[in-house]
Amino acid sequence: MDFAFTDTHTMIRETARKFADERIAPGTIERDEKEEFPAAIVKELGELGFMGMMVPEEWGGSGLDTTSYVLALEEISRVDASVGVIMSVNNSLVCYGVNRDGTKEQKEKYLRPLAAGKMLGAFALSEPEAGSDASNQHTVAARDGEHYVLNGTKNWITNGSTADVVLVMAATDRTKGPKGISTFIVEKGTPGFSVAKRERKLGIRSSDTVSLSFQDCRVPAANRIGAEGEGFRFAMRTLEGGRIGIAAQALGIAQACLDASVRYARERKAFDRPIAELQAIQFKIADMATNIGASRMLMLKAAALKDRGEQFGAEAAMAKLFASRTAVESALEAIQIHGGYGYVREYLVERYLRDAKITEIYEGTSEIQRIVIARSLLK
Ligand code: COS
Repeated sequence: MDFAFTDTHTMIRETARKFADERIAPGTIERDEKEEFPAAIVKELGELGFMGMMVPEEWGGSGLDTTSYVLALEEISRVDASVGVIMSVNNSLVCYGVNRDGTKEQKEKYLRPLAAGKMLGAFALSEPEAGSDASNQHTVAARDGEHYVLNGTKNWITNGSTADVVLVMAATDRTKGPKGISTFIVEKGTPGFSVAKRERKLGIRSSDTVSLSFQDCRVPAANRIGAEGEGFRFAMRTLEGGRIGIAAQALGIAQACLDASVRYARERKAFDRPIAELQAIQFKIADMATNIGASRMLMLKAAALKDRGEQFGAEAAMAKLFASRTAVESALEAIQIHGGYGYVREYLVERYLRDAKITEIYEGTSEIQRIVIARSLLK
């Protein structure tokens, strides 16, 4: 597999790196402490073309490939994983799903502004009793003439209170299990649709995570994506792409841990010499770099398969599984290298640990990734 980057890939990565260092980095600590949504940054990401990177230009996107997307997302997440997840949900889950399966009218009305960063999207699959067991949907959508009436609750929805539109999975026929679920585009402000609870989180604290409530919420039938009963498949196929994005987010965090560790090891002196000269520190840095390299290869392989139109679900799961573990382990080691300084807020590495943990949970836990990988081998 050829991992040589094109001039476009290099340019996108450089643009993302510069934007992350110059525009995102200055406020990260404060936004994390205040749990403040980075609205101005998200607007600028839209202007840069980073909110609909893989959407064709005819629909207002940047028309780039998945490799460009993950290179940009890694750079953004290296500096602020909260911004990374906001960008990843809009690109991987919302724009990708609507572009793949939406009607021309849905694309005109929703995809065009979503891809241009003029609207923000969210993806609502999880529920109080449907996390890993995603087909156990209790939110129902009952057909009523030219509308569906939605009732239920969605949990842990990234971008949930800031989004202009939410892709909502709901049961149109609960007796059919995964075959009885459909997807709807629900606009903010639709009567009966409200934000139920704002979560206070361990990490990615400046991203917006909420519960959503639907009470007799009438949604036009024209806002259903795909056929009735296709919603579970829609969600699973969309999450396959999303998992490459979460691998990129995890990789960005891991890379930040490595960069901080190398910097600190060169500066910090103990026993009359930089700790970089101690083998105990060198081994940690070597292991971190090796795992990061392997994560990057897995991520780029999954992205390349997706761009070639081949099956990529198992590879996306492997990339997410490995990169998320690498992010958590790298953050733990970065803290250890920093010693007491690693444990306090002034140094960034404690945030890397708090941000890293979620990558082993959302868009499918590590256990779910193992199920997906094993099934692909044992079918
Ligand atoms: N692409 C297309 N179709 C898929 C698919 C995919 N990736 N995964 C499943 N399907 C289809 C299956 O083919 C099956 O249809 P058929 O019976 O016609 O073959 C149907 O969907 C049901 O699939 P399955 O029987 O595998 O469903 P399960 O309930 O066993 O669930 C897991 C499978 C556990 C893998 C799934 O529920 C899952 O991924 N859970 C995690 C969800 C998640 O990531 N949540 C995070 C929320 S977003 S932050």
